[in-house]
Amino acid sequence: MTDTALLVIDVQNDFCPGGALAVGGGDEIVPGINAAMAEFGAVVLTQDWHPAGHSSFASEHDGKAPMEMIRMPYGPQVLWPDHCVQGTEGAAFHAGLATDRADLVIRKGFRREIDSYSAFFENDHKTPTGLEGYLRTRGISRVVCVGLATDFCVNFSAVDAARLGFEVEVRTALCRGIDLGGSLPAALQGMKDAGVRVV
Ligand code: VGL
Ligand code: ZN
Repeated sequence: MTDTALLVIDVQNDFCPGGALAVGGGDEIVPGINAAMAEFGAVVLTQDWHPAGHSSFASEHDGKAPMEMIRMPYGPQVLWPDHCVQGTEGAAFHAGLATDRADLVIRKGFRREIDSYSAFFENDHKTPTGLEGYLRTRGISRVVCVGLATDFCVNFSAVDAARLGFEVEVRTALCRGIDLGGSLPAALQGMKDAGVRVV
């Protein structure tokens, strides 16, 4: 499928068991993702890549704990434990992920003052990462999303891809979620409403 890209979202140590923001079973999807890579004309990996002291870290906000919400100039923001700090082992890809197969690694969340869940836009929903241009100039019109976490970065990436006019599928067997206060069922519904094929 030369017109289809596999978009592998944030399969990094900090989102796997033992990591700073561990997603239950996050490491279980690695072999299946590696096997799926052969089906696609392009493989793109995303990497959550925060500077130390990132504004999405609860540790930067007096009196706030991880998983609390705050208002940022660009909208509501969940506060997270410190995670995926640039250059750390937590930010590295899971050692089992077949990273050699990737055509592109796109890093996101590298600006201190704004978070970036989506592979396409930062959390202001306006600042592009450049991925749209990359895919279009390679003639890609379909995107299959897998990875971590289903209800945050996979969700935002899939919905943005659909809004940009790509045909989008999310393979839930190759994703794992965080599920904060019902965020997982809400994300699955939101993706379907945006026209994403959730399988
Ligand atoms: C993610 C929370 C914070 C994700 C990244 O990859 O889903 N979630 N940063
Ligand atoms: Zn992050």
